[in-house]
Amino acid sequence: MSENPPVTGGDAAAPVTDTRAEAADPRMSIDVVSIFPEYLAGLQLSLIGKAVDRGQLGLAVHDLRDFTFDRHNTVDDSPYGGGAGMVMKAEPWALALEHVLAGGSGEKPTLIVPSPAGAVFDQRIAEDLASRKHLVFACGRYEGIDQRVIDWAGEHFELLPMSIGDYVLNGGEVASMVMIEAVSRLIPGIIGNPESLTEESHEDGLLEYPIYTKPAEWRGREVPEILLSGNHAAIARWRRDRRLERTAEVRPDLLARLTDLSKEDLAAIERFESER
Ligand code: 6GU
Repeated sequence: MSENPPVTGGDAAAPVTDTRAEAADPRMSIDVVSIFPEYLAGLQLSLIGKAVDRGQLGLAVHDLRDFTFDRHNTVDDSPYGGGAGMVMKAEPWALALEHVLAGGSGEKPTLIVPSPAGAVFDQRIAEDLASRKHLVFACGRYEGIDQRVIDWAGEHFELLPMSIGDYVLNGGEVASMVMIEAVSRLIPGIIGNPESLTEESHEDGLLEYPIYTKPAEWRGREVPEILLSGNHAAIARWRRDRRLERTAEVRPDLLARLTDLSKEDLAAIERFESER
């Protein structure tokens, strides 16, 4: 049994610092280091929180300030060489990461450092990360972390600087939550219905088809007739065509990357393009 506070429902404002799930053998353990551990409270909700409850996922959030020893719990200082903003000091990070290493299995964990200067995170990377045993997220703030502790960490972790897109955030917390959600839902047994993983946007490089539920007519708008026909082959073709059409319209860059389109697919794309 876990001795941790409940991670679903209840008091959403409760701090989540060091709520390591004492699972017998979670499929994956995730550690997050941040100066705002409360940011990560959202991870206790929904599917991820339930997976932690069930012991399928280990999740521990560590407060970087717990690894400082001065009166003000200082984590930052001004940059050598001048310039705007503050830099996160090396030593608190080293102590926090050593703490995480001490709680690990001895195998090299993967250290993800969220940064707009990282490689761009995508579904392929999410799938790669989902197969790993131990992920650590180092959430920097301010202008970033002293490079020496990043270089040091490269000797103890597999180091992955990761961006979640071409825009700037104030810190790595939200980016880490994005990556943790994208990765953890790919771990077998964590998402309710594994089939719902296969037909979604980005799994096979195409966007999703439009979906409908009852009533069949709503405010004068009807559900496409074919979906009521019971003709499963025709429905599958219609859905495939809608995925191709949407992708061609919204994300032609994705379509250009696909190499395994069928003759029917190519014909459908040509049709959409001539209609436009
Ligand atoms: Cl991962 N971190 C920060 N701070 N900003 C970002 C980002 C990450 N990805 C895009 N912008």
